Amino acid sequence: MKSTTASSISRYYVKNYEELYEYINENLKKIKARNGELFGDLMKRKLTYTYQVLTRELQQVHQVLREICSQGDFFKELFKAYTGENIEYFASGIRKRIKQSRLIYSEIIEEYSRIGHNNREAVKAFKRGIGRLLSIYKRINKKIILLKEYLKEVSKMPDIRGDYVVVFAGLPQVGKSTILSKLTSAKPEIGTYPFTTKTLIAGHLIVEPYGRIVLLDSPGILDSPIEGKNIIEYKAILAIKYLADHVLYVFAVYPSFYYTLNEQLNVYYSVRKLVGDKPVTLLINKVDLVDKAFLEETMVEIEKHTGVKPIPISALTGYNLNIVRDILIKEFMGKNQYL
Ligand SMILES: Nc1nc2c(ncn2[C@@H]2O[C@H](COP(=O)(O)OP(=O)(O)OP(=O)(O)O)[C@@H](O)[C@H]2O)c(=O)[nH]1
Ligand SMILES: [Mg+2]
Repeated sequence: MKSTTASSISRYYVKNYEELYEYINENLKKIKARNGELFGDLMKRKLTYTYQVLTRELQQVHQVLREICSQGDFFKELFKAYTGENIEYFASGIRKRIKQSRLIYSEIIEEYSRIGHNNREAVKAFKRGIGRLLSIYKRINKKIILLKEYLKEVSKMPDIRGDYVVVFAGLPQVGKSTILSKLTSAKPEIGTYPFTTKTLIAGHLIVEPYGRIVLLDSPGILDSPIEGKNIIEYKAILAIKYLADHVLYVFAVYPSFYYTLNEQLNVYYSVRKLVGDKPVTLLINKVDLVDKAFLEETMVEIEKHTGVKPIPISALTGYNLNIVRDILIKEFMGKNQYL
């Protein structure tokens, strides 16, 4: 069984600079002089505490990055889309900062051995040390904020556990979510405006006793250059590229629809490039809105451009949805011939 678990990434919590600063500040106040403790030693303990909390936080960030990498290319690429940074590069930067904080800490501790009983110097060294240590985290705060946004986004994503992953693709509003809701027990949001679906939504088809097909609803993709893609569309693109075993490409062609057939064909070509040699099934949805002649014409046109015969369906009335279900089951069984 394949398993891509968003929850093992989003269970981590990382602090931004302000949160870390607050946390350290609050706890430093609680560190009081012990009986007979020299002032310099108290300052040293406070500095040690700061160093420990800082490195623990940096290690936590590093741990999150490792977890993201272990969950595969989908999450790695999504990280890049959110932060603009290669994750391995980011992780190596964090390792450098862990080393750097160790150096700073040992330098200041050495200074204390020279200071002796001079309280003013002890305070100065403490302030200098804490400033230098915290500035390590302050310098990466922008990236940490982006990492936090990313973690929030991942927390909205489903865990993908199944034997065969089918991803819905198409322009906004073609009816992807409605089809998912009819084929599975998933309850995706269905709306009358583009980008009703903003993230991945999973539904399941259980093929007893062989396994489980995961159907992933994804946001719509517009006919626009890849460089101009918004992050919502980008999630669909990455799901098609990295998660799909099979793509259901959905068209909707009727006179009052926002998007032309041409735009939908252009998006189909880019989806086709993304999936490599994995199967793509073409569906024309909402055929309840058109007459037979118009549908016939559209089907011929689509087949002429794609070389594939589309299946006319209506998610609204359920027309031909049994055929779609049977195709997915057949492909799944074919791919799992050892079963
Ligand atoms: N007449 C008709 N309307 C449909 C059919 N399937 C979906 N719709 C309607 O089309 C609109 C869009 O449906 P969604 O399922 O939200 O479309 P989507 O592709 O998921 O849209 P995004 O999430 O924006 O990408 C809704 O108003 C649906 O009720 C159909 O077979 N026939
Ligand atoms: Mg949708």
